[in-house]
Amino acid sequence: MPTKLEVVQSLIPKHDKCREIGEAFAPSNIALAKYWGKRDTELNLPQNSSLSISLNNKGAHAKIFNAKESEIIINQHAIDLASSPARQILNYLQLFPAKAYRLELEVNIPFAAGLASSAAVFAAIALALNDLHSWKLNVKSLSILARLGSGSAARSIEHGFVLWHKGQEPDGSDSFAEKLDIIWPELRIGLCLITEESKKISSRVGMEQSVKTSPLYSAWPNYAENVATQLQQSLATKDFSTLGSTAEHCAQTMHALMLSAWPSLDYSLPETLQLKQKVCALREQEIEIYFTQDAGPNLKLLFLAQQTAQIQQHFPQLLIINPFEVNHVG
Ligand code: 2P0
Repeated sequence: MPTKLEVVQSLIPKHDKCREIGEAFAPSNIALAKYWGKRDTELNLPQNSSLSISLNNKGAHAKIFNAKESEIIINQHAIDLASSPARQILNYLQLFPAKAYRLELEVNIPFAAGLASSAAVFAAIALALNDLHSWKLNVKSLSILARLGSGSAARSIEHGFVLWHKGQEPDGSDSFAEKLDIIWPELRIGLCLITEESKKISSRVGMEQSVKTSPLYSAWPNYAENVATQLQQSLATKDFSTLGSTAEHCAQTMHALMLSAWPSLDYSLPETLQLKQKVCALREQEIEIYFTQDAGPNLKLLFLAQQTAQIQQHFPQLLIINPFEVNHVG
């Protein structure tokens, strides 16, 4: 089993032309078919394939420089290098050629609140390093590099619908994400922010706990793989009802796994359940809306453009994203 460093060295050119600054933007992504559980914790190799939608211009912009000493600045604040997000970033940066880097991140989505900011951050870092060192890596290699920082970052190299193939190889060379050739201009994602607080148990720890202790875990990999296949069919036929209900069921099943871990992992707050009940009640009134939830209490809503006015009435604070709107990002 290779180490992260060996994988990085196999992907990047031996000699590079280092520029003064590397710069890139990467979008956050929301999984419709969820990634929950690893077959390899060193390389972030998943137990199942997952499928996501990227959040257009919501994500992370990274600027990276060669430096004498490491520095990480997030939204204009230098962060304590001993803090947990900094250590995760530093562990990642030390896989790359420079002795130290100065990293400046602008993140326009709440950090560590289960809104997929770490996916955007590690994808933006991988893209910015590629720019700094002029490696000219292809999307597959960039997705693999991003995965080494955080699993879901593999899906944040691209915009639109993205499928992360779980792969089978022990070195993860076939575990990368690629963009699906599908555009759905009417699709809307609503971000329902209940709290901006960081989650108490990281996804990394939560996944490990679920794999090791949940009596339900053995059913998950096949179930989630089937969800990823079903979602691709719903996307091909633009069947929103099947897409939304399948994605919602996948999120609920993932939370059942989390709850069945020992000790039990409950990422929800009372408001999370209230909002889920509100979504179900709206469906009974013929408003077609579905939810999904990640490793945090916030909900993401799925609906189509023609329902926007009605949905805004019911969720006045909702941040609505059109994943396919042409924006100038970066
Ligand atoms: C996902 N999540 O598919 C799932 C659903 C959270 C719930 O990927 O340990 O931060 O860095 O690989 O990618 C969050 O996990 O975990 C995640 P690591 P990551 O979006």
